Amino acid sequence: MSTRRLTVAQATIEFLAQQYTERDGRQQRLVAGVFGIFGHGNLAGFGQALLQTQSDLRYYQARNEQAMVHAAAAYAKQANRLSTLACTTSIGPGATNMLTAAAGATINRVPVLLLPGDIFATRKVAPVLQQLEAGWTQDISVNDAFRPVSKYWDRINRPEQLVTSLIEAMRVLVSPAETGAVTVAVPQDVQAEAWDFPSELFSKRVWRVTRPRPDVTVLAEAAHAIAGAKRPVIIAGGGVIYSDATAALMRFVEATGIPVGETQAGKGSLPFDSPHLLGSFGVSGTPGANEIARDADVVVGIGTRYTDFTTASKTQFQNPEVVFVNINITDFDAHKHAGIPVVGDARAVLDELAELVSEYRVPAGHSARARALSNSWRDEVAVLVSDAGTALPSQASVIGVVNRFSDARDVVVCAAGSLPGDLHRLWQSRDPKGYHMEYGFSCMGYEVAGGLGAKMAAPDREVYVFVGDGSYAMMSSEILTAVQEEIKINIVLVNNHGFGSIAALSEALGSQAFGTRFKYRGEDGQLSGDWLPLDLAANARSLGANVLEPRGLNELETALKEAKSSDRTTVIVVDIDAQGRFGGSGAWWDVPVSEVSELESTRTARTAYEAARASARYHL
Ligand SMILES: Cc1ncc(C[n+]2csc(CCOP(=O)(O)OP(=O)(O)O)c2C)c(N)n1
Ligand SMILES: [Mg+2]
Repeated sequence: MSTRRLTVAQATIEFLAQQYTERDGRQQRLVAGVFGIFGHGNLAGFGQALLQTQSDLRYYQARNEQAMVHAAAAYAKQANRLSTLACTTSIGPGATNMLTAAAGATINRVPVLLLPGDIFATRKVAPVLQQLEAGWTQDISVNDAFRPVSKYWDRINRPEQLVTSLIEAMRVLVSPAETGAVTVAVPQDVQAEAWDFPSELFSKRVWRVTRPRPDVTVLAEAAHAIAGAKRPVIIAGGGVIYSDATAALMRFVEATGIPVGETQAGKGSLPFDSPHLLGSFGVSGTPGANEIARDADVVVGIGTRYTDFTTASKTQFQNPEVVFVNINITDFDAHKHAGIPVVGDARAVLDELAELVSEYRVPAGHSARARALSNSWRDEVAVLVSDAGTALPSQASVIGVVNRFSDARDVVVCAAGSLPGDLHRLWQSRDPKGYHMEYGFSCMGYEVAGGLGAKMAAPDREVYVFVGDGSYAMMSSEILTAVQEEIKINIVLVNNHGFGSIAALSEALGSQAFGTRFKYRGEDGQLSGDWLPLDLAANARSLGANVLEPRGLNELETALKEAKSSDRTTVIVVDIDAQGRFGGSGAWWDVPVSEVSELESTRTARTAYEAARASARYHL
């Protein structure tokens, strides 16, 4: 057997440079680069390996390990999970900093490859700097905390273990059904250890991402359910977009007339002006889509996880006879709500299903009702995004200006706060890859880092990051990375002086917006004093960004023009009217209210809570 003598880290990097995915005849690098922050736990291992193989796999320096994993996840999301980035860290805090974003990747079902350094396999010099010691075992490190948030987890204690581990890691990474965070922890001594690796390990390897077809019996059952439907609805989830099934979905709904609502991950499945698009589903959805869902008799969920936002905490579907047809690549999701489990690739299933229901057309009354509801929502959007003439613009009107200014293929990136709900309702998508929302974990801090990752995956598209002041204050560090790499993103920083979404939720639930505004401590001992002197523009400027501070919507448009024509990352800071919110999705979200309380506001909220909760269903 021919072998190559390499360190474990060198072998890993050389191996990764040779991995490709292929779907529909197109090949791309599976791992397009490596983010990293070096410390004693990886500089001499992975650092040295990256130094000597720079031409094969580019290294990107990051500011924060969590942020770099968000960027990698965003890269993978934008690339429809066919390509991602690896992330290397030191041991201890460098490694655990990745945990939050690892959970985010796994929850959102997007691939990221994590290579945390680990404590010495030899144990001789323990405890090393940053080592967690346990009295009951030596077979543990902080990296064990990655187990519950990883779809594959391994620790390489001997060089030869790397060979089989890497292959399994790739298998999970590329699997649409299994993917998520893949963690291969490598002890700092093992990283630098040499072994005679089989040369074969370093040949080009192409991982086929297939389009599994459904079981014929189950498919026939699904077709039968649809053929008898009087008030059907389709939920388009993220799987429609990842599977590149948007054209197949369009053909399917044009043939059948079934109206479609989109989840956050599925938004963009149909263009906003499609006559078949109802709007958005669920808590952050549009009233018409939720009304149609409420009495639907057949719900065809495509590539959806049925989160509480989509199901309105299990109150969304009130037809006692409702049947679910679940088209999903993941067995686990396909079985939710006791649905007919059509396990397979969304595109392959839709094409086959279309043939079986070719005679079917939704009743005219249902179509007419759906169309009337979506038209009335479109009219309402026009009002919501218009300039209300208030001293400070509403968030909705800011969204409207950016939406009108942006081109069809541009990408809007967002994750947490009140922006995702407003964008879900108001943003008019014109391209399946134009709406990039991380709403599985809704992790504050994803926005800027995610914008960087999305732009790295789609350099030919303009990227607009929407971020609230709270999220920005939590993690804006990767602006510096964008500046360093000359990767240009546009950041619209919407300032309402605090955690506005939580303030609104808190008020609705009788907790009086407690602890949500960015204020000094006042004389009453609460956070009721003056506003904090947070200078977001100065902060962004300090990271090397071009910063613009428009006053009002006209200046915002001028700022967007300047940002677009610039080749530098630009942060546009917009103060908005914190009270200028709108609501009314008609869907309920289960957030429990205290059962007993000394506060009248809480007691009132509890009464409303109990009434709403009564309509939550099991779908068994
Ligand atoms: C990491 C993280 N911590 C806490 C939360 C809970 N949370 C959701 S939105 C939010 C406030 C976000 O504030 P900001 O970015 O200013 O947006 P706004 O709510 O004002 O629109 C918080 C604390 C979260 N989603 N992620
Ligand atoms: Mg805010």
